[in-house]
Amino acid sequence: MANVAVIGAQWGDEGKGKVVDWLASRADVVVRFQGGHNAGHTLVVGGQTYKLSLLPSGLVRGKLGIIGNGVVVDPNALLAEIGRVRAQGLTVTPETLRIAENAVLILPLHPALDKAREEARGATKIGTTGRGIGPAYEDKVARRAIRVGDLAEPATLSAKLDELLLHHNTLLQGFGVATFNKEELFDGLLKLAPQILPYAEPVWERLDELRRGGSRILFEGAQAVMLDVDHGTYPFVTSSNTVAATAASGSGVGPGAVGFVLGIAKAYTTRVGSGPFPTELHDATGRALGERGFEFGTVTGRPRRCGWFDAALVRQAIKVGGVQGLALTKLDVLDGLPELKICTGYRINGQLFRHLPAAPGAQAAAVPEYEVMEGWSGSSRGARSWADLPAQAVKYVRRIEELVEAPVTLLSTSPERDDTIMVK
Ligand code: 2SA
Ligand code: MG
Repeated sequence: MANVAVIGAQWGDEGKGKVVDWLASRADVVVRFQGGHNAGHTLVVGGQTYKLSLLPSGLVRGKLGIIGNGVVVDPNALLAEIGRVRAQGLTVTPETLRIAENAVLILPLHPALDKAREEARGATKIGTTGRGIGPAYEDKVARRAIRVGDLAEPATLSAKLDELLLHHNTLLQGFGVATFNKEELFDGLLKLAPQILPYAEPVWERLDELRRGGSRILFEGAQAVMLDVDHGTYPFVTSSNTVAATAASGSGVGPGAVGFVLGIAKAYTTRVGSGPFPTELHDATGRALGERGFEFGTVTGRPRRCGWFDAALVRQAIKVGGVQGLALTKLDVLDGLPELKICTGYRINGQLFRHLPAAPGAQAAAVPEYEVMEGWSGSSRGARSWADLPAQAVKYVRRIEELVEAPVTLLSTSPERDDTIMVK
């Protein structure tokens, strides 16, 4: 296996955790390159369920895990997560986990601002995870963020905190919420330093060495292309680039190192948080998908909105994300539905579109154009070969391939890792 990057091709929760876990057994190192603990990757291994947010999924398989510079790291959340997975029997040490010294830290003031802004937006809120992801990336781009390696330099921390607080306390005051005290933040960071610094290093250098030594690298994306800050349904997006190209810039390797790009899509569509969702179902079918697919956010427990498979959306995600093959998940959730609809484009103010235009008004007005397919009465759950699938389910997958203009290279038929069909 060459290097592989795994990215979501819808709005997240496509089942990346399971696919990454499946691929991790064939890799030597697993790298997170964007996002933070807003991600929620669920892995079912040997009857145990692991819910990871910030840790690379490969740790569950004893693989080296790397948190790249493109990730925003909440040190408290990281230590808490390490504690949780250790309690489940996993080994996490500076030998198995490395963190980029130039990754940005999420401080307590970031979730405070995230939540204050969401509250102020009221009905127009983004529906963020409230983890401070957006504010942390803003500070990074504004060149005032505190980074992992800064923990080794108290004088740097002190100066940066002054600058950060000048911005943040002004903002927090404006929103009418509690401000932060420098000494408390400073003491907190000094206490965290000896717990975080043993993991810190220039991960680009390690990745370079690993590559030259022939190691296989798996880049684990979080969120999804339609939540990409450039290519997604802006402003209802996350604050990082989620496309495969970020695997390079977010970990310090060249674009040639990224390898095969595998996109993950659910056999239907879900979205958590606000924003346009043309194929959303507000009826019994939508509720049935949510119940059968157990569609609740891993991080926040929020129920996910559900709807039909949107081939126009996934096609767009495949093109801008650089996806070369698609892993289709949760096909079994569609078992028994009498008919299925696939969106092939949108009618917007009378005009037909094959893609979702960028302007929010057009996105909100998009009415899906559907193609209707017969469902199947048999079960696809747990199928481990193409021949185990109901004929109509095969047709559904083949039609999706045609519409999204990419091959389905992997099919997942239950949360268990082994219930996976390698198509090509
Ligand atoms: P944020 O917190 O600034 O990144 O939120 C901005 C938007 O991005 C969405 N978002 C997500 N959507 C799906 N899954 C995500 N991770 C968790 C999971 C979500 C959860 O895997 O289940 O537990 O609720 C994720 N992270 C961010 C978010 O809903 C906003 O629309
Ligand atoms: Mg998730």
